[in-house]
Amino acid sequence: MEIRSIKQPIPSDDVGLQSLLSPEHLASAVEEILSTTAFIDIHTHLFSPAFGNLGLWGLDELLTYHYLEAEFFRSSEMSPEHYWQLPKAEQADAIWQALFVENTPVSEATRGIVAVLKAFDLPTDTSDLDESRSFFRAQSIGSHIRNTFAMAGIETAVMTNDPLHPEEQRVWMQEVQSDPRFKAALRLDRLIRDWPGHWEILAAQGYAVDPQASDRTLAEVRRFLDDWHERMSPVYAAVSLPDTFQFPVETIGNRILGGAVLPWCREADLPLSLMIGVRYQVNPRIRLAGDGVGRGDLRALENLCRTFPENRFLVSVLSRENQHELCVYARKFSNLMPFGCWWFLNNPSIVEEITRERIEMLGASFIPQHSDARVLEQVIYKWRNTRAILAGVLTETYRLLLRDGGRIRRQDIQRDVNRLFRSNFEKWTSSAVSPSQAR
Ligand code: HDL
Ligand code: ZN
Repeated sequence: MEIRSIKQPIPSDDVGLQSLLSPEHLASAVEEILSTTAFIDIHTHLFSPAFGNLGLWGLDELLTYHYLEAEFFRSSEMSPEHYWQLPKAEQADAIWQALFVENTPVSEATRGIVAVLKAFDLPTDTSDLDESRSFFRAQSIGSHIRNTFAMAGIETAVMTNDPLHPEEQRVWMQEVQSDPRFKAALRLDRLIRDWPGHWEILAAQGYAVDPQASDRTLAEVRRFLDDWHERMSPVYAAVSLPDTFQFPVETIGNRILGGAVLPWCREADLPLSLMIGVRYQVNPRIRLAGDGVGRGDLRALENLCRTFPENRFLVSVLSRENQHELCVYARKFSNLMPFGCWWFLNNPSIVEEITRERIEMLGASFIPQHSDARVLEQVIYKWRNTRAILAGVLTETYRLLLRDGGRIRRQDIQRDVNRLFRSNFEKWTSSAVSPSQAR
């Protein structure tokens, strides 16, 4: 499905906006509306140009994406230790040779590279990457972002911003020029998951904190969060949690989560994004590609939603086996917003299954997808794939509605697509709307 210019009005054809759609018109109406609606990408690792080299783009970054590195180590004799010694361009050459020349690029991540090259009219079946490298090098990042977002059909990307990442912290301390295409998200993994390893950084910055996370510390953590709220104006706070995450149990991380972060989120009127189910570094030899997945105990999520009814939770879980119970919990707690088919789930076969069960159990009251893009141009294939899957799922959903005697118009489909890919998030993150109004 080609992305047309996303501002283009829907053509008023013979069925028009108001008239009822018959079954044979459903597919074209759904595709048209998906391809002309600008989406909000609610979780990425992209950065606005103000962050310089923290923002990744271009061919060598695309090819050395950790999803492709994981696949490379399965299709090459090269050891990870040897690979890590190579310069980035040689790493990219090795990955291209192994996954695109010596093998057919049939995986989700390799097909994605082919789709990106095709989108920019670059050769997809060559052994020489020079032409593609020169093309990307010739781009200026501001217009390249504009073109890439338009091709992907996204209007806004939410970044992942770590206040304790030394390089990123330096940028924020120099007043970041705001870019309306990028929103900030305050990422708290280091604070919640590794307080022992990071409390001294806060102490060095003048926060009166201690390793035991005493009550005084909790108040100082909230002051730290206030300061970063002032700097970043985040649309939500976020934390990734292991499959073993439990709540409530007496841990330092849970003291900071329950005693500082959640009350602070309520005060700041910000949702907290919980991303649960990572088994960190199951194979450290392959670095960022070395994380795995584990089924979480979602009673921890149940306890959080029940114990903190005035907090809003944006939740993505990494295990396919947790998806159905996440839907059930979303039916129990309207302060829980499921989102995305995260990471190892972002594959067409699984995205379709997850999205269908969400619609069957939640209607349009969830956020189907985020890209999790780490490299700018990935949004092109990640959102093209999402639109293709949603086209099939929504068309079938409306077909079933007609079969059961319902009626559907283009404006109904537009309303549903807007809700799924824009207003569910806008309402969840807008301080103008209290949690009760967001239901
Ligand atoms: O913690 C996260 O936000 C994850 O998305 C990780 O960054 C992961 O490495 C990733 O890129 N998944 O797509
Ligand atoms: Zn991510």
